[in-house]
Amino acid sequence: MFNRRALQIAVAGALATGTLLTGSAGSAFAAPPPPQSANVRVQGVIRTIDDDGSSRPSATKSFGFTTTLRSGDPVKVVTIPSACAGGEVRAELDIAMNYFQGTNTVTVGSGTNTRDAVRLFEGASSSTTDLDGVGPVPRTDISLLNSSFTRKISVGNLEEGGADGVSVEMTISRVP
Ligand SMILES: [Ca+2]
Ligand SMILES: [Ca+2]
Repeated sequence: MFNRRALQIAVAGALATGTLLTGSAGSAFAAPPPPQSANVRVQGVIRTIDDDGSSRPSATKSFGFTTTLRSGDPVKVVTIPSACAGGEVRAELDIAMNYFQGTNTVTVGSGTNTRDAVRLFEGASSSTTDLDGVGPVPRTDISLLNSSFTRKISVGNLEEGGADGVSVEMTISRVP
């Protein structure tokens, strides 16, 4: 005779002790080891704005790439230059990525590399190297395949004030 109550207790006990999947049948259902590599897709846009005059010129740069991180060489940093706004304001975006095979996790942004940042330059030309603002890329951890996160980052002219600025919006995805 089927004993529903006894089955419920057995299942609850197994769940509580973690033996449901790792007991005698564990070998048959053992999870495969984490993959040796992970593919990451990043798509986004960088907007720069110059605070000069009433026109407040702006510039937009779209970008996108897919890269493979390998367990033997797990760190990559991709630098994306912005377009120049008003002949004075440009930016650089460092996208730092790291694959932790042990936990099958891709980490993007802070925590992966000290270079990761959004840098704002404002000066007399579109090639100015006058660094006026730096902001971090927030950390994103991705373990699940086909999952995505969208991040928004803004940095202003921290050195000189005003309304010069850069804003980044990007979607980070783990892809097959
Ligand atoms: Ca300006
Ligand atoms: Ca400046």
